[in-house]
Amino acid sequence: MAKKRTLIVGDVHGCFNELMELLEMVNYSKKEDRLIFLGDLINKGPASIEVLEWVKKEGSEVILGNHELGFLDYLEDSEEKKKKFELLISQMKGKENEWAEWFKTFPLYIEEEDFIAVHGGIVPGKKLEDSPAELLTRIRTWNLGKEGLGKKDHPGWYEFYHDKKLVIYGHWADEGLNVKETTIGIDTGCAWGGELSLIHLETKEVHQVKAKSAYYDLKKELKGL
Ligand SMILES: [Mn+2]
Repeated sequence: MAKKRTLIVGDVHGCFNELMELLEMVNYSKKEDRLIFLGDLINKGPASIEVLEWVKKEGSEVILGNHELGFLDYLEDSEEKKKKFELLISQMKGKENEWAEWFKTFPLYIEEEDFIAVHGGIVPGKKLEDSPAELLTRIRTWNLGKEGLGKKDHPGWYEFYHDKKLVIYGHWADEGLNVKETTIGIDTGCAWGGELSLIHLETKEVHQVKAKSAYYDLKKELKGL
């Protein structure tokens, strides 16, 4: 039987309590709802492992976020991004390779007849299937035709997106809930003390719960920690 609702959740970043509250708020049911996560389940918030364990057990769909991709890179070359993953590695208690094997199964995007879900966004001028993981998971602004990610004052990737198919994305907590005609950003910065957001795809209703605390310090983010 087809599921009644498609529920898409923004960047959870270890905010387990807020996730449970949000799913309760919308009366989520595994049997009746298709549940998709936009990636970045881990880091910043307090309870990455609880989030991972719950999502894995539930069998929900997860799109690869830049934090999961970074974690896989970290396991390849542990010196480079050590600070970013130190806490997570200690929380994983020796099971980092098991989690990595699961992360490797996450798609870079989900594309269906009526929507695309992706962590960062659509890379201008590239077909989805030809877009590099690095950009699909990290894009916010676009550097006007030059390859690579834009800087803060460049326009958002969605300014260059002219297709009719709706794109649901995360990753851009600074902009918060960002509803445009064919793009909707739902990373509302829960780990920084904002909200955790979910969109009901069929009705476009957005549901949110407020973070119980600001778990993450913006200054640390700016220092690249
Ligand atoms: Mn992200």
